[in-house]
Amino acid sequence: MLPLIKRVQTNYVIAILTALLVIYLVVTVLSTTAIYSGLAGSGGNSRICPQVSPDHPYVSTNPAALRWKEIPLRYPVSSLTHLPTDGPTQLSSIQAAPKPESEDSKRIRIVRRDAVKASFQRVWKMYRERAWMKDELEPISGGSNDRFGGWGATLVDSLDTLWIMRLDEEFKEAVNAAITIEFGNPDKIKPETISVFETTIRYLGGLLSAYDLAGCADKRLLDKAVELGNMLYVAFDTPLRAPIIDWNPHTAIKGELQEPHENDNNLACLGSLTMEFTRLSQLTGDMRYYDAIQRVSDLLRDRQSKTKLPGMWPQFYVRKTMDFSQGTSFSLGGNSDSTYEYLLKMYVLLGGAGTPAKQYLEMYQQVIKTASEHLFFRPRAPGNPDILVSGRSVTDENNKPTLTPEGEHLTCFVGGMVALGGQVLRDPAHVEMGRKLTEGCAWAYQISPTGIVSETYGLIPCANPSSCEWDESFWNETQSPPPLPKGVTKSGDRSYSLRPEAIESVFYMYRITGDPKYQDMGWKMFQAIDKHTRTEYGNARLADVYREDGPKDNVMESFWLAETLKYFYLLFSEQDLISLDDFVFSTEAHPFRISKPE
Ligand code: DMJ
Repeated sequence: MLPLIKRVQTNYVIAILTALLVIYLVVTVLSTTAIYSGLAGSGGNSRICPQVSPDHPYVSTNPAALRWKEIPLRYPVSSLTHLPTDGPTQLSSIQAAPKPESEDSKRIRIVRRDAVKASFQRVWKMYRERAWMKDELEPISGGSNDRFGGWGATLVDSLDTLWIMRLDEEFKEAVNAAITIEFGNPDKIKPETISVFETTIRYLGGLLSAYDLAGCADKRLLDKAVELGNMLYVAFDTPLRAPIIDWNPHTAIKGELQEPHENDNNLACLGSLTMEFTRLSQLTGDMRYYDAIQRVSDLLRDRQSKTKLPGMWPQFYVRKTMDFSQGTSFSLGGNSDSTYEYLLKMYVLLGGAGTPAKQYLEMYQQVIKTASEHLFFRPRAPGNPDILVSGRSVTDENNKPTLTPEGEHLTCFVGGMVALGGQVLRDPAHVEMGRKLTEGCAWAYQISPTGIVSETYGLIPCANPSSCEWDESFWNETQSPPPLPKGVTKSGDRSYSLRPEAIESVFYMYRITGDPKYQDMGWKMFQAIDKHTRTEYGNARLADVYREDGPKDNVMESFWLAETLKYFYLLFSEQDLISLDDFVFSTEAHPFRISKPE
């Protein structure tokens, strides 16, 4: 009898163990499938995101996240602003309905897409071999550097591109590496100070979008984002709750008084933390992050009409008092760009919900009204193309604005933004304005000897945009000889840093209109960039785009993989891969999922 009982018991134990093993395997396979199922359709549909709310926030089990959270604040807030509780609205649709594609067009599109992917894979292999977990791979020497905190900026910034390109094994490996980064450990931070702006857009954005795209399946990514969010939150611990951008985490973690220096006054860095911090609150239910950025946005709103060019903020402000009424230079480019970009995108990210979403949309509308009056201009150019460029406006002692007719690569995102705004606002005139701005940058690419535009360049504005004839003899008499292309008066900064803004706008125009001419436009850009920037170990910044044989610099910014190649890849992909109706891109091209009505 006993041996029989023993046998039954043993069988029973084996059966339980087998069942447990099967359950474990099923769960593992399912979650791996959920994480690595690829992006058929609009991406990451098998979502298992935790249901969170301010009353039931996501609880991170990561002790490093707590370390920064426990630092006593000198300027704590008395109550937290919450994300709007009104449900998201049905936003108007952004993308054009897909058109039927001939076999021939499909073949060409796929050849182009695969060329972009091959370019990414080549560089990724080099990064993996020579600069793994370093901030940047140096494309000429094959070395590496740590210019962004030393946490592996290229690795984290590229996570979602790996996902989008369906490089599943590489994605898995990169995630496993990313979750070992110690944001919570100040001893591991290489430089004395870090840029809160760059850390937010490259690292926090990278972690959040990887988590979002993978259907919220890998909680380790969210834990890492919380750890970083808790660290960055401490940078807001100032009297007016405006973040310090050039921030010293070593001082902060000791609880010492944090004081920004006078030059910590760049508009782009101040207003461009909104999307990442909002997404972190949406995903965790912890309102501290959203509260932090909403206070900054309210401050900007209150000052928007009290500047020397009402409707816009100057590129630099007085840091101590957060005074925006003194600055005289206004631009949508460097030192300002993403603060403007995020106004419209915040409306979209919030699903158009409640007063805050409306606030962002109104701020955006005022900006565009001012910019179209004072910054956008039609340049005089051979062939009289019907294009626009976003310049700079400088006010004099009587507050009279004057246009500086200067193009800038960093303003090339404006075409895409304005076209997106046209769809959101259901205003075809804005889509047309976006087209002209996008094609203004594409034109500047086309006329350059390398097929790439420089960081800045001078142009001749048309006095009357509706009649603007190119005058060849006037040009020959007045302008400097080649190599500057016809229409370009000064070269300014002649470099190209592998930036994405021009292809970004081309991508938006393609998704919004469905017009294949934008794919052809993008393909020309890709070929030019690939040809001129390719080096043995990666792709390098060009020092002079107006010389075919110009020198290269030993720099490859992480946004080459995170943004530029991602937009190229998406331009030649199926239109429902990261649809603009489901996702909104951060300034570093990290897609965040848009809240939709139930
Ligand atoms: C990126 O880091 C971001 O797009 C930022 O907003 C502007 N500069 C670079 C790309 O040019």
